[in-house]
Amino acid sequence: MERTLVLVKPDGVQRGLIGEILARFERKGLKVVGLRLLNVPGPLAAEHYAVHAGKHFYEGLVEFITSGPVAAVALEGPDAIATVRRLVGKTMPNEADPGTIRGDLGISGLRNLIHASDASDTARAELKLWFDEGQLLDYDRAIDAWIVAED
Ligand code: 3AN
Repeated sequence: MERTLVLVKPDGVQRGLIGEILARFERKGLKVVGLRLLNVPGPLAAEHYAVHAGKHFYEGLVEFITSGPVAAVALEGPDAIATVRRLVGKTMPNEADPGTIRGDLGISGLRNLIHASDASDTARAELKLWFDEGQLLDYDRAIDAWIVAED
């Protein structure tokens, strides 16, 4: 079982696509184990994109991710990191295959709707950055609690 981080970026939130995007992950069989809607503070954006610091598009990335509300989503499932990346599609929406989120819903470079962790070390670090310990649901325990509640 793996966990990964997805951000629905300000373009996705503003276009009312949180539900559409989450539905694709849920229908695939991934479980939502964490969910936050927030305006991203500058330091959080800088840390999230630290790997791109110095690149020509870094300032634009930080500016964009702090420009409006973002939905941060923690997803869990077998091979979740690679599975989510496949569902998301290539970085540039004009190159992303039809059937992927970016291929179906995006049109231009910087506005590519979504961020998804790209490897297990980045997934671990990003989940820690966006969620406090205890904010991620443990479904095994939750299901135990539901069963108890039904008795
Ligand atoms: P991905 O989001 O597909 O993992 P990364 O990690 O290479 O792509 O890039 C992070 C973000 O930086 C992308 N989501 C995209 O918004 C932006 N980006 C990447 N490459 C470029 C580029 N050449 N010009 C402008 N923006 C870029």
